[in-house]
Amino acid sequence: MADLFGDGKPPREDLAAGAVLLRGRALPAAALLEAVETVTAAAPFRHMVTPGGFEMSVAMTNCGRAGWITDRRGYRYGATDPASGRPWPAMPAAFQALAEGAAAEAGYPGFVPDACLVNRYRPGARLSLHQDRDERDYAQPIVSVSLGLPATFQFGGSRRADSVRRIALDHGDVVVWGGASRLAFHGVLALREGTHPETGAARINLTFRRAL
Ligand code: MD3
Ligand code: FE
Repeated sequence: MADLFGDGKPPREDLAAGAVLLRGRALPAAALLEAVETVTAAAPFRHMVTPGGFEMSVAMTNCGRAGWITDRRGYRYGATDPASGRPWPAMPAAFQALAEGAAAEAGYPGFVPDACLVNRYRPGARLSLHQDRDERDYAQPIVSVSLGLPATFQFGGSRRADSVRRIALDHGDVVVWGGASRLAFHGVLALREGTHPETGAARINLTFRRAL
């Protein structure tokens, strides 16, 4: 059997209970990257501040009915961009279709995201180990889409001290995190230097959530 995918990696891999990696599921990525441009034209990337007072190395923005923010007061979802006072840009149709299709393929039919956090990593940017627990219903999965430069993602168990596993996430990879993996600790190691033909010196990650 020819390796139709071209890189020897299976297109679908169960990473852990409830977590499914769909390699290349977001390809071709041109329409998604166009939509990222549309979103960031209305709500530019910014480096938010944690409640502890540290500026995040990852630059973020949002689209959809709700957007995730952090500032000195804490983490939360809100309907408006604090930088502009306006609602977050609408979720592009190409985003919605990819998130719903990937979730259904992974075993979560009926997932309808109302929030998309858009993360931009430049070389050196990292995301330390955390859980995503600001959403209302943990029965809803999170769908993550990796674009541009490759990253080393780490994920562990539901306790911070649990051992972590590292996986390489490449341009076009989609991971659906649900079930027992929904509250897994996870993070991203410092992005290595490089340039990608479609994103330049950056990795873009989309995380689709049902926040409200
Ligand atoms: C596992 N983003 O935005 S995506 C985040 O690559 C975040 O930018 C990372 O963690 C990034 O919160 C990782 C993969 C991911 C996202 C959410 C998860 C993995 C997850 C939620 C639960 C378990
Ligand atoms: Fe996260």
